[in-house]
Amino acid sequence: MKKQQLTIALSKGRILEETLPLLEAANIVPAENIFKSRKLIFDTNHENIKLVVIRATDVPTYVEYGGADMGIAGKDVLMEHGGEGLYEPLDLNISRCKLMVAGLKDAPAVEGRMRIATKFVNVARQYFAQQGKQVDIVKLYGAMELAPIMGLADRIVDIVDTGNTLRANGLEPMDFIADISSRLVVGQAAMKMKHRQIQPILDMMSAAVDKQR
Ligand code: PRT
Ligand code: MG
Repeated sequence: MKKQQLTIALSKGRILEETLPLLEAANIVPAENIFKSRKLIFDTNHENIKLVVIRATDVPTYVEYGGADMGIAGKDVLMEHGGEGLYEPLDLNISRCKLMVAGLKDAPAVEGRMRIATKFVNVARQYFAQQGKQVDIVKLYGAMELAPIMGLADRIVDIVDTGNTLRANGLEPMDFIADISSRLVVGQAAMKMKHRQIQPILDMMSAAVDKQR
């Protein structure tokens, strides 16, 4: 039986470097150097497997709608997307960080409605709703740390790793929202239709993740 085409969507940016060794452990190797190319689609050592390299936030969308069969994305991005149409069978344990609420160092508690700047508007809305707090959310696309400094927001919801970026801008982490790492996702349709091809890839990547622990 001829093998079906399989497309894997990879997040460009910081996750990509840690992704390639895990793919290689599953014997999936791009046919050329992804970092030195401006291509978006890459052939691999398997004639039926292709890689697409796209914005991290677009990965779940591609996989949800079947534009790709599988993908790799940060849990932050998956939480914000909501996960519709996706299975999340494997924690790759890479690109670890935390989603946090942060604000200006020693900022007083806010009376009444807080204004929150973030690119994670859905995550933030849900988090503060769970806390029973009324907030207004302002969507930003980057440099969230600037918002409290400029008086645009009382707090931000952002990714924190070492905390250096917050500190360098006079901010501090305040509340923990979630531990983040990158996950392998599979489209629900692909999992049904291409299970025989996908399962061995999952198994090999899972073994590679265990070895790295
Ligand atoms: O650039 P684009 O808008 O396409 O996407 P992006 O900037 O989100 O992509 P990228 O490549 O920067 O990050 C992709 C993913 O990496 C995120 O979705 C997370 O899952 C994961 N990740 C892990 C991080 C970090 N660590 C991280 N430290 N993403 C971002 N940061 C940034 C953070 O936003 C903040 O500006 O680093 C800064 C904080 O780092 P510390 O060490 O100073 O605390
Ligand atoms: Mg970036």
